[in-house]
Amino acid sequence: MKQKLAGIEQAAAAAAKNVSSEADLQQERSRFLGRKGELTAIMKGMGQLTAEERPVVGALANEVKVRLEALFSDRQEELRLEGLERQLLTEQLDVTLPGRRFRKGYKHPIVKITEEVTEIFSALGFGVAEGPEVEKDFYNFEALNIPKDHPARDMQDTFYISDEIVLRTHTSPVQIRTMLEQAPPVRVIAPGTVYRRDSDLTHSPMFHQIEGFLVDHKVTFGDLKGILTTFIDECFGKGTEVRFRPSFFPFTEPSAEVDIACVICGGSGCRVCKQSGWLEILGSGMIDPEVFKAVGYDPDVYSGFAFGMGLERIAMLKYGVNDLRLFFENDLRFLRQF
Ligand code: 2U9
Repeated sequence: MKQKLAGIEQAAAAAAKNVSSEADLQQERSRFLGRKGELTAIMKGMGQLTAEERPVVGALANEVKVRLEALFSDRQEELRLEGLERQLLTEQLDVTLPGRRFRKGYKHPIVKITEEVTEIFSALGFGVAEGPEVEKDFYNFEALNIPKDHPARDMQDTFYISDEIVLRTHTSPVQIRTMLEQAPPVRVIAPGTVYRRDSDLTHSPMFHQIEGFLVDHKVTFGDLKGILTTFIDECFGKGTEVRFRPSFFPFTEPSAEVDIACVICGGSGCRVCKQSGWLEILGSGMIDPEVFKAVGYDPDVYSGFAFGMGLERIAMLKYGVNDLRLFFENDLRFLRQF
């Protein structure tokens, strides 16, 4: 029995030495020490021994078991370290390689142009006001000298929610609300989303505007020209040629549309400016006394000017975008360019 135990110990030591992986070692371990292992078999068979033999063989078998367990666990640690060594050699990591690029978000061009235009007017002393997009007829039309029978109220142009409620067709109601809340002097711009029943290559039913106005004692058309020329210098570059062209709006009198020399051809005439050399970018005028009366400002004491621009148009001209629909499609190839 002694010899048998010595044989098992030798065989186990040799097997542990010969294996080259932890999995193989595990298999060898159970061949000797597992539930059906060779050493376990001897221990289970001790019942057949005589009373004298039993404690001697039992003690011996236990010693062998302890030694074999130590042997297998040492060998396992050895194999683990060898494996780690191999892994370190084969899986070399170049920590100097550039990492994966983190994709940033980009501002939508309409957000960008809104911020740029707002910044310019802020520097000129204008505050920023906002108001609801679902608006009362009074603020959107009536107070702006656009009575019930005015053509601008045509169902063709306006989204009506009910007889008295509309989707605002311009941001002017924000300025009416401002005037009703504040006494002059006031100097405010109103950026925002507006809605008109218009949809083709150059019109979207939802678009963006910035309007602005200034009211004080003795405000003149010269002040209007000064502020808008400064805005154009800042937005399109110093020295951009400007032209004020007489026009008509129900809420301003006199009124003027403002053109700049074509940003594409510089004024010589091209497809974009329809050979005129000029691009219309703004509407403006002196606030009509009827508007002052509607908000309770005395037209004999105060005067003021107002202006409005479509932001999609300004963004197209400034960033060189040739298709209005690009602003609303959210194609990342387009948006990533801003
Ligand atoms: C108040 C009084 C007057 C705002 C003005 C325009 C001229 C104008 C258009 C430009 C292109 C709208 O987006 S667009 O279609 N706007 O031409 N807007 S004067 O006049 C006001 C506003 C508020 C109380």
